[in-house]
Amino acid sequence: MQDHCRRSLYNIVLLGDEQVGKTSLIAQLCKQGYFQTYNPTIENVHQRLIVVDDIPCAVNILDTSGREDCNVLRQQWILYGDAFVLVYSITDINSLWKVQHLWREITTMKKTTRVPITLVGNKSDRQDRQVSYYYGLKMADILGCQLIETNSRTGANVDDAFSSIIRIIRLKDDDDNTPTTARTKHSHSKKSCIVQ
Ligand SMILES: Nc1nc2c(ncn2[C@@H]2O[C@H](COP(=O)(O)OP(=O)(O)O)[C@@H](O)[C@H]2O)c(=O)[nH]1
Ligand SMILES: [Mg+2]
Repeated sequence: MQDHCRRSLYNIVLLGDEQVGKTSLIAQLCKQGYFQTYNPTIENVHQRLIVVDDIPCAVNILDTSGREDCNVLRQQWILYGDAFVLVYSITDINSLWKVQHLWREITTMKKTTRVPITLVGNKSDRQDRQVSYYYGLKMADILGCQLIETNSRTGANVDDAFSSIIRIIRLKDDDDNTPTTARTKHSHSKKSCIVQ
């Protein structure tokens, strides 16, 4: 553990197609409940202190628009982000392709594939599934990241998705600050995620 080397504030950006549930995920994380009606987002920043594995972490969580005509804004969001939650809907295969495009855009702009990313397949409560869990896992494998299926209606796995991205950020920070010869694998057995 190298807390002294870690930054004190991280910018986490949620990206994904329109209506996949980005805003709903943040609303669940921030315990604001679930909204049935759709309200298009342009951008919105939520500042939160999240405690993961008993360690607090200050984050700016940026909610974005999935609209195709937001190209310039999207580039700014990517520059702003230290880490990304890429969201697709399990009911929409096209939203999975969109995530792959976004991954390419992020890694091209950041000039590295070592970007903290978590893949989130949302709307896991829906019966009209177009993307199987296995297919989602294959995409996660291609992108080199973890997959978490969430339900922002009930909040299932939502905390886990954000805990996951924070752990990945910490791992990268520790890795960046550790001499190559001394790098070890870290285990993450604790599950706690407290949002303030
Ligand atoms: N059934 C179900 N509906 C969801 C879920 N998450 C979001 N929705 C609905 O999908 C629509 C779009 O959600 P929103 O969070 O605004 O998507 P965004 O455009 O990605 O921010 C809204 O009507 C939500 O109520 C979910 O996990 N399950
Ligand atoms: Mg939204």
